[in-house]
Formats: sequence, C-alpha cells, structure tokens
Amino acid sequence: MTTRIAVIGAGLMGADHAKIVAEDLSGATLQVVCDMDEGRARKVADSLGAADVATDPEGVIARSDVDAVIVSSPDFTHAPLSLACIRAGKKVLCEKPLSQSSAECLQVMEAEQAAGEKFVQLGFMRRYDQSYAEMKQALSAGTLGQAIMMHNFHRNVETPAADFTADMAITNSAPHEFDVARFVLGTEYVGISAFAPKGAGGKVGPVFMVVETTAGQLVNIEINNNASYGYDVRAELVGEKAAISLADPVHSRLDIALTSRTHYAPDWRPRYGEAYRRQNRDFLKFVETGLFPEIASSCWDGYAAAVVATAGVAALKAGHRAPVQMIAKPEFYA
Ligand code: ISE
Repeated sequence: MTTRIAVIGAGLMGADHAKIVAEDLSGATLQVVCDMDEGRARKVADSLGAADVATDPEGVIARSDVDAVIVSSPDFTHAPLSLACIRAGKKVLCEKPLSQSSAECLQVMEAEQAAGEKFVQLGFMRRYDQSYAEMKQALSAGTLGQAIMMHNFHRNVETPAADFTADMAITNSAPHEFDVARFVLGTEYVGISAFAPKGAGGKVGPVFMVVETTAGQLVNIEINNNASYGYDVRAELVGEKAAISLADPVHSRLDIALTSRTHYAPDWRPRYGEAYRRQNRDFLKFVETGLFPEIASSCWDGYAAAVVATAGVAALKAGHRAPVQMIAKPEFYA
C-alpha cells in the first residue's frame, strides 16, 4: 500500500518537500501539489510526476485520494490547515512555526486532544540534523557534565521574502533555535531578553537574544537575516567538563594563494537536506503506524516556540527582560 501525500504550498519549501516525497520516500506517492498560483503548482507537479494539481487547500485535505498532508504554505495558514487535517482525520507534517500566536497553538492542541490522538508533526527539522543529535548525545552520555550555556548563531544571506519584517527574525527564524535548544537541553524557558544592534542600513537587522532555562542555563541566539556572505548556522554547548560545537557538513576545501577556502550554502535547504529527508521519512512512519515519532516536534513544541517568540518580541520592544509563561504541559504531550 502506498501513502498518497498532498503538498500544500509550492514555494521554496513546498517544492523541496514535494521532491523528497517523489524521490526519497519509498512507500509514498506525490498525489497532489496545491498552490494559490496554479502555474506554480503545475510546474512542481509536472517536474516530479505528481498525479494532480489544485488551488484550494481545504478541498485537497478532504479528498478521498489523499492520505496525508504536508503544509508548507505561508506561516499564517499553518494552524488553520492543521486544524482542517485534524477534522479530516489525516496526519499532517506542518512547516514551522505552528503559529505566531500561542492562543492559536492552544486551539490546535485542544483539537488534537479532543480527537484523542496526535495528528500534527511540526517541521522543526534541526532535531534530525546529525550535528545536533551528537550534541544531545554528548550531553546525555555525561561527556559534558552539566550543561551551562548554549551559544547559537543563525545567519541568512538575505531575508527570505520581501515581506519579511524585523519581528520575524524572532517569530520565523529564531523558533529553530528556541526549539532545538529546548530539545538538546531538555528544559523549558523562564525568561528572554532581546537586543537589536545598530547598523542594518535600512534592511531587517540582526537581533541578539538571551534566553534563560528552567534549569538556570543561558542560551544566546544571534539572528542575522542579512548576513550577505552565506547561510551560516553555528552552535556550541558548553558544559562543566567539556564543550561541543556543530561542525559544518562541507565536502571539500580549496587551498590556494596563501588561503584556505570552504563554501557556505546559499540557504538552509542544502545545509539541512539530510535532516529534511530523515524528518519526512519519520513522518511517513507516523502515517503508517500511527505512532508519533520519538524526536519530532509536536504541537506542544510549537506552542513553546510561540510563547518564547512572543515574549522575545515584547522584550525587544520594551527594552527589558520578559518572562516566558507557559501552561502546564498536558499529559497528552508527556
Ligand atoms: C526560514 O523560514 C527557515 O525556516 C529557515 O530554516 C531559516 O534559516 C530562516 O531563517 C527562516 O526565516
């Protein structure tokens, strides 16, 4: 039996997900590519041999020839389309963030709990990246001793879309760090401070955040969406006895004219290509078995990211620390 998957949104990420479904997921077929822009959907569908194209996402979710859904349309559609998938009883891999509003995340959590099973896997793909996996493993094996600090840098060449706002550095880009640091450290957050250095030259500028965990650790996060030189994500976890850093997955180095050069990816897709494939294979297993994947992000994780992001935006505006206040974790997500 094959699982017939619909991909909603045929932009950068949608095209990537569609390619993974068509080429890397044995046991799945790319059934429908859906986009408001039919031509864009058609281009992706035709290049990958999808059975059909559509422009109405809710209609696609309801179709009897669609077993599961990947949502990669704009951020504001993530929660409503996840809710439609829950209503239709279909598993959904929803791109991050689940919502920029924690209230909307709670609505999705309530719908899942009322349905009595999990339907939504969130696309925080860094959990599937080998370098973060090794960082988490070093911590749980005791190699580092207690974790003290985690430093994070997240730089894009330029803002991903023309309508990308300054707040989106915190609500769209930083959620990757909010999620992966919680995942690696196994903690929640209690407070956040955020600062914006001068000198962005009219473009969306960098933001620097310090997040405090429930265990008293500090997590700092630099987001720079206009770094110009390359897609560059770094992290170092500092423990009592040792420190571990991510190493870039580069395949070669050129030594020339008294210099040594390696390349940066232009954006996150090549850097996290393998993580996306692993994540999507886990999603297929989720659809096939009904068992929520052990390391994937759930709606609870989406809610946690939204709460700290909202507090981060407030901290930046107010110019002082903002508390991070979450509801108690429902048993359903334990
Ligand atoms: C974007 O939406 C992503 O998800 C990318 O992974 C990230 O690098 C980028 O900063 C986000 O804006």
